[in-house]
Amino acid sequence: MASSWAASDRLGVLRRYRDYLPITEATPLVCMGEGETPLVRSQRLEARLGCGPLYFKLESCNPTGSFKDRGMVVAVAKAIEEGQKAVLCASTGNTSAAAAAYAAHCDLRAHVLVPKGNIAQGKLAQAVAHGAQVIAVDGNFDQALSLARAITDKHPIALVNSLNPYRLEGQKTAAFEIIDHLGDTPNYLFIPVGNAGNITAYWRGFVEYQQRGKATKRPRMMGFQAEGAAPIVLGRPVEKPVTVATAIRIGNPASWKGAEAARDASGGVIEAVSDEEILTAYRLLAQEEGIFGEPASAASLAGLFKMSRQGLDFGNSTIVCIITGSGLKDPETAMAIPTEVREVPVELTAVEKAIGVA
Ligand code: AN7
Repeated sequence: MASSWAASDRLGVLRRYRDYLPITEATPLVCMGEGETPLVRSQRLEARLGCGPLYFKLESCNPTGSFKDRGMVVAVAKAIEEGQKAVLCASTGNTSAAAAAYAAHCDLRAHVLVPKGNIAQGKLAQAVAHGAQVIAVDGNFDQALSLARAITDKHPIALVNSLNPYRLEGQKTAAFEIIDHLGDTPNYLFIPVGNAGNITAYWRGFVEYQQRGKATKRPRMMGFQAEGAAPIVLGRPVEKPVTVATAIRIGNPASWKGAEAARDASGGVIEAVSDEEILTAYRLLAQEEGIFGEPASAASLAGLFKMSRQGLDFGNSTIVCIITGSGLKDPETAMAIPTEVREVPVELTAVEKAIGVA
């Protein structure tokens, strides 16, 4: 039975980390090549920061362009195992893209609730292209999530938000990969925080791998929210969250407690970075490292710059920044970078002049 799912040349999250996941004989080993994402060494920012080895984990290289695929593959496989025919989520965009793609791959129906007007174009395009039913809720993500819970409590549709425990189980595998790649745990993990599921999942992964003897230590968890959407930093929900990083425009995170537990048990922090700091990091990442992450992803690097400015010494520390999603998802933010597109006639000399080699 599993053979029809085993066509990929890659192991995927379910087969690669089978012993660490809630998989049974009846779980279909769905795989679209998720996981095994690159861990790329910094070329220039490491020297600028004066820190130890700095790595970027490119979760943007997952099949739908974000880390959400790791958890979605588990949630969808379990939904199939349980006989479900449809999945539903509320999303700032990446969860809906992953749900739409994996549902299409597995012949399930997908319904996605997105905050009207506040989802990046590329993510909406993914949900549409994969044939999901897109419902634009005239409210924010937190309100859409409440509706998603109410609907799935009432009807036989699988909720595939991170309230679904299988999502975080899948997402924790990224921590395993970091340890597998580096040979041990880094000293610091920098990560953006929205609904707070990912930081919770990474912490679980680091703890589990150490318990199984795969690592000697645990990292400090450094989580970053956007200043206008920083409920965990403020200690209270934010009713009207605002930030350029629409992926983390979340005012009442579902995994709030998990994030605080990860922070406290690891000796880490959860802090805020401004939109300006996020956009500066976004450009530096793209222009000094060649890595195109979406704005929310850049919150991790913005956080590293901020902590460094505040005097934290990262001199001998191994640091990993998670690039959670691809910059291609949000072309509008990229095109707002001031640049001059020169228009020229079809003439050699005109192009030479434009390049400055005339
Ligand atoms: C690129 O898709 O919440 O703290 O609905 O898309 O685990 O929520 C996305 C979140 C970081 C924050 N970076 O992760 C959704 C959604 C990117 C994201 C986060 C998201 P969590």
